[in-house]
Amino acid sequence: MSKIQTVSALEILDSRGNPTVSVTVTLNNGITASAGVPSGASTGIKEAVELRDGDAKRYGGKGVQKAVANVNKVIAPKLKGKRPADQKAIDDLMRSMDGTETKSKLGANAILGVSMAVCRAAALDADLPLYVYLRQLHRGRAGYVLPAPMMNVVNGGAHATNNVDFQEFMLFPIGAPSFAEALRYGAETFHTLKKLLQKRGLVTAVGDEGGFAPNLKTNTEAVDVILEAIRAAGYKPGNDIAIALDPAASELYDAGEYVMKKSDGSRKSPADMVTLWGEWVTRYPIVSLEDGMGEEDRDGWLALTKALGKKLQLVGDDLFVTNPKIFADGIRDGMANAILIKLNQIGTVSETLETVALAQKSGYAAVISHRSGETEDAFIADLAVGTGAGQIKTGSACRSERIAKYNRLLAIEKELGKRARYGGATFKAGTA
Ligand code: 2PG
Ligand code: MG
Repeated sequence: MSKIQTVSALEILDSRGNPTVSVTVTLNNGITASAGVPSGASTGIKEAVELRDGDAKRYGGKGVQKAVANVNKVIAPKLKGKRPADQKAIDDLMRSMDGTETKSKLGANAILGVSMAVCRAAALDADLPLYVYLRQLHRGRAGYVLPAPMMNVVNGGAHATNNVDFQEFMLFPIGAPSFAEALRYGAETFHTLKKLLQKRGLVTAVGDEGGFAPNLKTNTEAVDVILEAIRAAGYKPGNDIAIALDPAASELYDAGEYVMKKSDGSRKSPADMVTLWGEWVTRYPIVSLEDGMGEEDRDGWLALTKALGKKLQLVGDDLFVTNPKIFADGIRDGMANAILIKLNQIGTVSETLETVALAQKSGYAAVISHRSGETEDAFIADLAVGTGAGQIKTGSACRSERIAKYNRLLAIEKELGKRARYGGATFKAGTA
């Protein structure tokens, strides 16, 4: 029987040039597998804790040598001899070794790196592609669903240094016949958008997730120019390519109001925000809105869900932080109708799968997501197919840390052949 022989961590860099954790697991039969941990910028308050050294002399305090040491010296000895197939038991063991709700003692970055590397080693050991193995762990539904990609082509908020308040403006090619075609629709529109911006004399440098980050006159101009690009690329807005937004409103929330910090500094009440989203949805082919309200504004979230939840996918990111307990409370209270899934918000593969399962049995959609700081690890591509989530958010059509996930999905779709269905075909905006 295969057993874990060694677990070792390394401090590597993420796509923003900040340190993060990489973990390699070796089994007694020679199988070896590695995983890289992502890192967010617009993080939710209740996320699992990313352990950073705080030593200003190294990487401005962002080093992860403590997390690396926790893997090498604390976790590794306890995992030696364990069966890699016992994912839940291994994750539970690390949770109890840590002993905190937020994994702040060992660090969620340390724990997640091990959890992902163990999972990958177990898949290799079972001689299964990672998505097939994850599907077994998830006790997956019938069939394989390739996710519809949300491609973030205009970046603002905390992901760029422009004057756009809202964080993510995404192409969502739900009308494409397959994942490969969806990616082509998105990439062609991305290149067309670049030309349009150039023609207007706007900057075409990209933000953290590979979307353009121009200075614009208003926040709506971002949607207007994207729609123009969709049309110019030969696609029909709404039918071929819809729009998904993540304004990351928690970042704007201040003393009960929403402040348009990067543009004109104006303030909006929660009721104004609900009205604003209602107007945008009427005016534009927006089908999905993530974090339309701030995580601390629970009344605002309820009002938004009541006003728009029937016709719009409302995704809770900072609101639920992939945490099954926090999510269960939100479901009970009737907040949102979908959840964003980020492995490092909760810190283990098993808890991530538990949260996806909770969404699926509660009638909530699940969108598998990257972080703004990423590595070349494409684990989330397999996770999206393995869970049958049907949607993935993993950046624009450039920057290799984003493209790695898309390329992995292309390979999975090819491998599955006729067994692959495309998630865009069954996408439903809202609960009505
Ligand atoms: C988000 C994410 C990913 P970050 O808000 O959804 O796009 O950003 O990783 O910075 O939290
Ligand atoms: Mg978000």
